[in-house]
Amino acid sequence: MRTENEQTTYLKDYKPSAYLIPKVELRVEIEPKLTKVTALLTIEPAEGTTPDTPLVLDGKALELTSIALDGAPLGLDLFEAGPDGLTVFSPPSRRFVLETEVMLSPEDNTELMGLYRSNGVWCTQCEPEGFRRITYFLDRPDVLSTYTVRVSADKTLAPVLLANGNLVESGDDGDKRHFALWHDPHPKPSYLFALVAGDLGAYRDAFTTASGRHVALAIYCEHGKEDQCAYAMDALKRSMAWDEKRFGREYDLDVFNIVAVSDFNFGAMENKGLNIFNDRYVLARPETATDADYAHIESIIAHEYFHNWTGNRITCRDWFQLCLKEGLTVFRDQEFTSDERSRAVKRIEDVRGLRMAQFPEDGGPLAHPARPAQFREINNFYTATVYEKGAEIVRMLATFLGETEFRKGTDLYFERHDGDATTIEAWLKVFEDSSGRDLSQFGKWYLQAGTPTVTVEEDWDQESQTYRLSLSQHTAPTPGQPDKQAMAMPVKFGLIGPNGNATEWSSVSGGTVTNDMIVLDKDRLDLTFEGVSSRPVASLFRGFSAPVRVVSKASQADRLFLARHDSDPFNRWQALQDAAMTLMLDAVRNGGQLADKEATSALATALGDTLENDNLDSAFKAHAMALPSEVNIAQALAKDVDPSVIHSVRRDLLKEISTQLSHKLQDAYDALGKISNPYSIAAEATRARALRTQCLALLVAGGEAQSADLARAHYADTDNMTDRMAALGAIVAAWTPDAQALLDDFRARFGSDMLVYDKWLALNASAPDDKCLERVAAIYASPEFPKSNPNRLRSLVGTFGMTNVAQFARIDGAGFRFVTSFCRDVDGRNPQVAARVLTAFRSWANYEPNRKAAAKSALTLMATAGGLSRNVSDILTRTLEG
Ligand code: B3K
Ligand code: ZN
Repeated sequence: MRTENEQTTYLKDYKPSAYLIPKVELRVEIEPKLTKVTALLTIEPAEGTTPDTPLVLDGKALELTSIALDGAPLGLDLFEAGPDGLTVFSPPSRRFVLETEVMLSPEDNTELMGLYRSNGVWCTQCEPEGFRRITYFLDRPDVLSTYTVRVSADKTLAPVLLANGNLVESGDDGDKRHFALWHDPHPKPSYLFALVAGDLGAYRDAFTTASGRHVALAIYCEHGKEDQCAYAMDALKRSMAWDEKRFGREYDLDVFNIVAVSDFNFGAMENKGLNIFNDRYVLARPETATDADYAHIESIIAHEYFHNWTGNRITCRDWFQLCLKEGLTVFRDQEFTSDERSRAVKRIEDVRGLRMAQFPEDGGPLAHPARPAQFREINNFYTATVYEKGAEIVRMLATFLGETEFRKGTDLYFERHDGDATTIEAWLKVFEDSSGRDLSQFGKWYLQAGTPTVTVEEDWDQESQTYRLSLSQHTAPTPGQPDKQAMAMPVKFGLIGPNGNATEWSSVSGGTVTNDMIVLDKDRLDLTFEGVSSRPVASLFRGFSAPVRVVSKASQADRLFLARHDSDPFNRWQALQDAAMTLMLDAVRNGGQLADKEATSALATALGDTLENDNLDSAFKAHAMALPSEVNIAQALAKDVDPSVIHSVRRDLLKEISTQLSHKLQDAYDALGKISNPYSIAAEATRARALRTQCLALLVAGGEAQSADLARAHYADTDNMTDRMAALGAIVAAWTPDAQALLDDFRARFGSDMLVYDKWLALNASAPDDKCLERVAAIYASPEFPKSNPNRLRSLVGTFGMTNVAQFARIDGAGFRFVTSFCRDVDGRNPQVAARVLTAFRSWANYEPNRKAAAKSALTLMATAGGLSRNVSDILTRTLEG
């Protein structure tokens, strides 16, 4: 039986609000202990609301201190107020003003939702349901209001006072206090409200939009770190220019502010005109941030900025539509990075990310559609499926339509829905109208959970010069969805002849096929290509044109042929991944032995050739030289997973490759040194560092003492974090004899820099040694560990549970028990972080029987103990029910 705590909300029950709040005036008087919030809400009944319909406002942990309607105190018999809501029984059936006053204590807020204090700075997080912790409100995304906000605080404690929109007025408020009055002219849902008050430094710049609007830009951060905001600012200006060019979208206020805070539950938040960021996605300097950190900063700055149109001006009708803004905005930030950096490399990185996070989610008990139909706790739906699969769906739409038609569709979307809170159906309708196509079958991607498997069968007949290609799709059942229907997907493809060039065909029958794309829209498609004069090697799903798992009987030889000759760089990378995966899966099934020496050597040769190919970009080569991860292998096995066998097989293959290629790796390492040094974030140097450090990692994986020496020197003799982390990462991954000493050295070097401390925590948690768990547990238990900071918690235990498969899933179950007791402990302070870390169990049912039993017992113990937040109990119940 479910408790009330676990009540489910259904999409089918959606009803528009009975009341609207066109105008909000807030007065926020910030005091160190108690903050007073006065709200003047201009409320009116929605069209069709019958008189005397009660007005039910949301609240969470609030304490009402006064209430008035149209200026007159409201009689006690006319309303009911509690911590979790306020009902006015019979409000006027015309426009009226409701005034409420509540008291908050932000210092005690460890959940980091609503108004809280981070490192002395008052800040807010409202998405999805945090505004109700600030004042009583219709806290739902389809209630849009214009906000005027007056913030006041002590001048010394909070010289900086910010809110959404434009600054209207500021000045003295008496008694050492001051105030700022902000007005946001754009109607917005409450989840986009933000306020910041604190003693912060600023890094400033400006941007002029295409139509001549002058926008003052500022990034606020801890004093002394202003210079670390330069890269984020540069990324912001490039994002603003890119959105004008690629999507025709201009910025619409006179200011755009970003604030970096150190306690934040996720990456960042797109509040209108006042983005609030986790400081790890803002601050960077070469000594403490890696090239990967710079890339993350660039894409998250872009992502939040792009939300101004996709999310803010056009928002979601309800939280089931979350991927309307998230999937689309991820797609937009991916495109930005592709245009700014390398398209092929970005695609590989995104697909790696998808397979690390979304595929395991989609293949386990937490699987849900990109547009879910029900939830118990909406915070648990900010998932890889909503974000990353959501972006893949938009990408498929763009692939089907082509660039011009897709842009026509987005133009119409912005024109038709500006100012709306809308739905996935409305989004699809726009493209149906602009392109004249029927997207009903395609639309199922939003509604069906699970990763489709596409099985490929092929046959070439020399005599008739016919090539037959069959593609069939199947999606396994997921929770609540036993039966799946075929979905329409674009299969970008090419046929490659023996000389390595594209091969021609005279005609094709059996389906819709263009020059470079097959439309797979049924369970099974049988295509016949005529006039194919030699046996072709098919390159399918070029650019990963659909988020599916492909199963084919392609030979290792054909895979390595594609790795050498495919004109599509993504599929060259994919072919090497497939070849390596096949070897490792065979070995795992073979009791852990890499049996086929010849095949192993052929793979190593192909990797060596890739490394030496002067026509390929170094960042691409770095990815090509990397093997599928342990998570990927576990996912491919799907059942009877023994993570320790997976770990040792992968380690053995790395060793073989390293041994065979040691000279080539050393040569490349030496040659690249000249391009990657001295440190610069310029593209060429960044790419060279990526490949050089990958060569180093492979060398170290070979297990020779001289490679460990090389890594130690690389670690010590550098001025930048990219090289230092890469060397230490290689040492830790191979757990060389001095790994522990170097970890200690790293910790001592960067004493109080918390973002570097996070890197150290993650390294500790990712190590393959048998003492890993004990070390992680000791760090967590040590008094110096900041137990309430989400970044610290995720770096340590998130990394351990999500990526260190072999140590998390230790045979004795100690890894499982550590993570469940960690989640119970954190749940008392921050349920969102606890629930997120608990998703480490998403693939527990795939383990071999002993580990499966151990995982189940840890989870069951947690469930029986009870006392869990709704966030954690939702994840736990679904994980166990699966
Ligand atoms: N929209 C926010 C995420 C809010 C998460 C709430 N649990 C950041 C983003 O996706 O841009
Ligand atoms: Zn987003």
